[in-house]
Amino acid sequence: MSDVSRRKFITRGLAAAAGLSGLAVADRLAARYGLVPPDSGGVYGPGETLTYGVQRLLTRHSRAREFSRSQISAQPFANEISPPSAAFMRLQAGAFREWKLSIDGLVGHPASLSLGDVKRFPLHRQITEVVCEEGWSYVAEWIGTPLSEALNVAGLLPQAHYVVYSSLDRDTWESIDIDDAMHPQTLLTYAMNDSDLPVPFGGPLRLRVPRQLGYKSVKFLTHMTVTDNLKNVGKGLGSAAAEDGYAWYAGI
Ligand SMILES: Nc1nc2c(c(=O)[nH]1)N[C@H]1C(S)=C(S)[C@@H](COP(=O)(O)O)O[C@H]1N2
Ligand SMILES: [Mo]
Repeated sequence: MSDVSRRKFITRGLAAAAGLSGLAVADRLAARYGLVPPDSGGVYGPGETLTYGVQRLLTRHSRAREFSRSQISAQPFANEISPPSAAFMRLQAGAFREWKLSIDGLVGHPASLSLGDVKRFPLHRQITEVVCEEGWSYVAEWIGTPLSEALNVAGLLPQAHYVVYSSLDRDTWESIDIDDAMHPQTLLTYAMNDSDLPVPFGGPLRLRVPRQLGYKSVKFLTHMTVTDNLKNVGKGLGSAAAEDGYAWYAGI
């Protein structure tokens, strides 16, 4: 089967199973095609699996909405963050020259990238919305490089299925699947609205995942690990938000 007809086939199967025989069948079908989110066994049941499975099949190549320059929010709202740690303030005092993003796990060439290294990758700008699960949002221009550039240099191994990532002080951590990691809008961001990324917005480096809710866009990004599964990461639900009862897959 071609990729498209296979996709249609599985999507129809999932929808039919959900409609006719209940969500449990859809759940089994999704499992067969590797479409089960890591938090499906937790507070979320087959419904959550169906959302992720159908979204994945229908929207693998879709793009988050991009806005025009005139729609950029005059006063973007920075969510509260923990006070900067001693480690952060030391790096800040050195103008973040020693900031490092490590990429390890299922890659051929583990990397430790400085901001200078990240800035040497092709520059990409996009005007997208940050949407918090608490109900507010704002539009800003984000400037950086697609995460795929860095992952291609690190060289994903064939078993790579998820990218787990966290902040300097590990105040939060998240993971996305390889489709989202390689998506052209998933950006290693170091500037916003034409200035260096301000600290309250995650400077000096933040992952922007505009196809998902704000909590996937982790600020103060320092660590990325490529894995084949999430069972041994934290409680096995795939992210700090999922451990707090939110959905691991937070598509918008
Ligand atoms: N390191 C870190 N990243 C984070 C958070 C955080 O507390 N720490 N909050 C997340 C949440 S819940 C949201 S909604 C967005 C908010 O982004 P903003 O401050 O740019 O509005 O950042 C996300 N990234
Ligand atoms: Mo949020």
